[in-house]
Amino acid sequence: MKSHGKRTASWLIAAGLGLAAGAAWSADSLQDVLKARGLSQQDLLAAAKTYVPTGKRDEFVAFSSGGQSGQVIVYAIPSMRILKYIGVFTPEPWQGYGFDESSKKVLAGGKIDGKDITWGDTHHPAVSETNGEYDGQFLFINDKANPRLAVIDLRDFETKQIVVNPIFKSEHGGAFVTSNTEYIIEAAQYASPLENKKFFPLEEFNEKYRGGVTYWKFDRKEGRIDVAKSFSLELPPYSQDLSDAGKGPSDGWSFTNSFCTERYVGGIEKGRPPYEAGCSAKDTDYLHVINWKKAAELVAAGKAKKINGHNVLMMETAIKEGILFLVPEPKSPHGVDVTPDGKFLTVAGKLDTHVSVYSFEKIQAAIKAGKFESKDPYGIPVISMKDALHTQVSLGLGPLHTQYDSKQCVAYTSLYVDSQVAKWNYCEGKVLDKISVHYNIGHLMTMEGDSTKPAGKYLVALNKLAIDRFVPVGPLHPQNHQLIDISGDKMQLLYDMPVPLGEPHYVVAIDAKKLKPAVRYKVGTDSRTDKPHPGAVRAGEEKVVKKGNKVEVFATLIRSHITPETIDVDIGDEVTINLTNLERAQDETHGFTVSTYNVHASVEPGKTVQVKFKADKEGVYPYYCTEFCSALHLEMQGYLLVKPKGWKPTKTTLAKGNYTEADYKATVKKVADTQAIIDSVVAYITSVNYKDFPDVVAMVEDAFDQLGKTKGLKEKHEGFAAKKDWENANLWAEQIWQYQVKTADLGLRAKTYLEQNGAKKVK
Ligand code: RUQ
Ligand code: CUA
Repeated sequence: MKSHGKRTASWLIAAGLGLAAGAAWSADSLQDVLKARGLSQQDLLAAAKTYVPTGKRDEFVAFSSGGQSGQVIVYAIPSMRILKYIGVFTPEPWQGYGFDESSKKVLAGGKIDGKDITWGDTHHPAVSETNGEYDGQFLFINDKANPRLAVIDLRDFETKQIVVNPIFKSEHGGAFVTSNTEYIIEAAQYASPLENKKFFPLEEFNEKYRGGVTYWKFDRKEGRIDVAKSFSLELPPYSQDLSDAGKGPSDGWSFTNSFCTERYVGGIEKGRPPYEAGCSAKDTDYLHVINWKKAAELVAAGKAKKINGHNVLMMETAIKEGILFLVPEPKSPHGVDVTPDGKFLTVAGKLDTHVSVYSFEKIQAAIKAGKFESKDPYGIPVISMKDALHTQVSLGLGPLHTQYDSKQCVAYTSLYVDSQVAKWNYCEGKVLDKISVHYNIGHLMTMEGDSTKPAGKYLVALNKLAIDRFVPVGPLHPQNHQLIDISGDKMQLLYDMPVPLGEPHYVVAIDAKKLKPAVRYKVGTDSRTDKPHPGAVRAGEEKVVKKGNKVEVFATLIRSHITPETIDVDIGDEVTINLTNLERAQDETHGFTVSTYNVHASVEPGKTVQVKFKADKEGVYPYYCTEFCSALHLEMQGYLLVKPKGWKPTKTTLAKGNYTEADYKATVKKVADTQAIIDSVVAYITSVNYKDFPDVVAMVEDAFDQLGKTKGLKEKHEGFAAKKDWENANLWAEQIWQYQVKTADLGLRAKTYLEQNGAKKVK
C-alpha cells in the first residue's frame, strides 16, 4: 500500500513537471508509407476523407439496428468509429441494463403473455422529427420477431420504454414516425388472428387471419408512448411490410407495402409448393394508402372496436369512411420511401427491375374523383397503377430501398441482386451513376436521408454478406457497412466497417450538432423513470435499515469509496442496495457489483440505482466499483457479510496496523509535497485563459471540489497525533493525500488539455 502510494507520488511529480516524453513521429515520408503498405493514391484520398484526427469529432452520428442482438449500435461518420451499444430488448451488462431494478422494469415492459423475452430482432430505428426534420430528441426501434417497440431518450441514450403490440404476432414495418412524431407507425408482417391466443386453422386464413398497421401515440413531454391513445387499423391478410409517413403535402397520410397478397399458405412438407413460390405468383402486390389523421379522429369519435383492450379501426369502417385505399405495385415490392418534398413515393420492386415513383397528387385526384379500377376481396377500393404513377425507372436487379440526397430529385436505391447502389433522378426518371458494393446490399442510408432535409455527403451501404472482405473469424462473418462519398457526381467507396453484433437492418444518421446529451443527472435521479429515486441520499445521510428479514442500504459512491464499506446481513435476508453517485464531474461513472449475486449497476454522475437480491448463501462477498474511476479504483471496495443462523461474535476489534510516528511524519511530508505540485498546476492554469474552455472550467471545479473534502482532516490527524495515536493520525493524513491525488489528477488533465488546445497567457 505504502509503496504503491510512493510510486503514484513520483508519477505525479514527473507529469506535473512535464517530464513525460511525447511520442515522436517516425521519419517516414508519405511516399514511403504508401509503398510499404501497398496503398494507391485513391486509397490515400479515401483515408483522408474518413480520417478524424485524435481529439476531433465526427460530423454525423449513426444509430444502427443491432439486428438479432436486440440492441442499437451508435457509430460516427465518416470515421466509422463505434461509440456505444444501447441495450434495448436485451440485457446489457456494462450499462447495468437488466441487472438493476429500474432497468429490469423497462425490460419487463417487453414481456409477452407474462414471459420474459430477452432478445429482439431489431430492424428499423427512427429519430424523432419536428416538421419532418430530425430533432435529435428520441429514437425508436422495432422488434420484428416479438412485435414490440422501444423508446430511447437521446438526452442520455437510455431505453425508457418497451411496448408490446396488442394485436400482432410479428411486425416489420416500424418504426416510422409522422412529421411531428405524433405517431410511430408499426405494420404487421405475417398475418395472424388479431385476438390474442385465438386459434384458427390455416384453412380459414382468408376469413380469420388479418394484418394491420398500429399508430403508437407519442407523448413528447413525457417522452413515452401513450398506450391508451394508440390505435390500429385492421388490414387484409397481406404481408404488410415497410411503411413511411407522408410529409409536406402528404402529411397526415401513411403508406405501407405488402407482399403475398396472393394470401398463399405453404406446406412444402405436405407436398404443396412452398411460400416463396405461392407468394410471388401474381405480377403485383398492393401499396396501402391510409389517411391516419382521419383514422385518429374516427377512433376518438368512438368508431373503433376493442380487441385485446386496444382500439382497432375495422376495415369495414375505414372503407366506409374513405380513409383506406390500395394501389398495385410491381411484384413483391420492398421499401416505400416518401421523397423529401412529400410529393412522391418510390417503391422498389425486389423481383422487378423497376423502381416505381407514385405521385401523391395523382393518388389524391383519383380518390377525389372516385376513380377506382376495382375492389380487393375485402372491398377496399383499388386505384389503378397508371392513374397513380409518376414514372418508372429500370435500375437493375433486386431494388430494395431508397434514400434521398440534399440535391434536388436525386435518390439512391439499393440493388440486392446486382450488389450495387444506383443513383438516379426521380423527377426525370433517369439513372445517373452506379457503384458496386460488397455484397448483396439490403438497406442503404444517406445523412438524414429520409427526412424533409437530407444532408447529402455520405451514404452507407448495409450489406447482407461480407464473404471475403475481412480477416476470417469463423463461419459466422461480421456484417459489412460500406461508407460511400456522394458529394460529387460519381459515387466513391471510402471504407469497409465490420459490424460484429447482429444483422443491422437499417441505420439512421443525424448531424452530430443536433444531439445534446447530458453529462450528468440531477443528483438522485432514477434515469429509467426520469424521476427522483426514492432510494437516493446525500453525503452523510448513508444508512442501513433493517426491518425483519429486509435490509435496505442507502449508499453513496464518490472517488474512491463506497459508503458504507461493510454490510452485515443474516442468511435469508432480502437485500436492497440503493447507490447514489455523488460525482458532478464528467465521465466519473462508478459501477457496482456484489460477488456471485448477479447484480450490476452503472451509476453515472448524479444517478441513483437500486440492486436487489436474496442473501441466500452464507459467506463473505466482496463488493466493488467496476469502472476504473480513479487511481484508487481498486480500493473502492467493501464486504457483504452473510452470517449463518445463530452466529455470535467472539472478537470485537479489527486488527491494527503498526504505524509509527515516523510513518505519520512521512505522510505529512508527502501531503506538503503534493500540495506544492497542485499549487504549481493551479498557477499554470490561472496564468492562461482557461475560462475560455468550458471542459477545463468543469475540471477545475471538480478539482477544487475534491480538495474541499480535506476540510477538517488536518485538525483531525493533528488531534490524533497529539494523543500519539499514530494509526489514526497517519490514516487521516493519508486520506488528505487521497483527495490531493484526485485534485492533482484533474489539474494535470486540465493542464494537458490547455496545452493541446492552444491556451494563451493572460496577464
Ligand atoms: S427490411 S428484412 Cu428493413 Cu429491407 Cu427488414
Ligand atoms: Cu469508482 Cu472505480
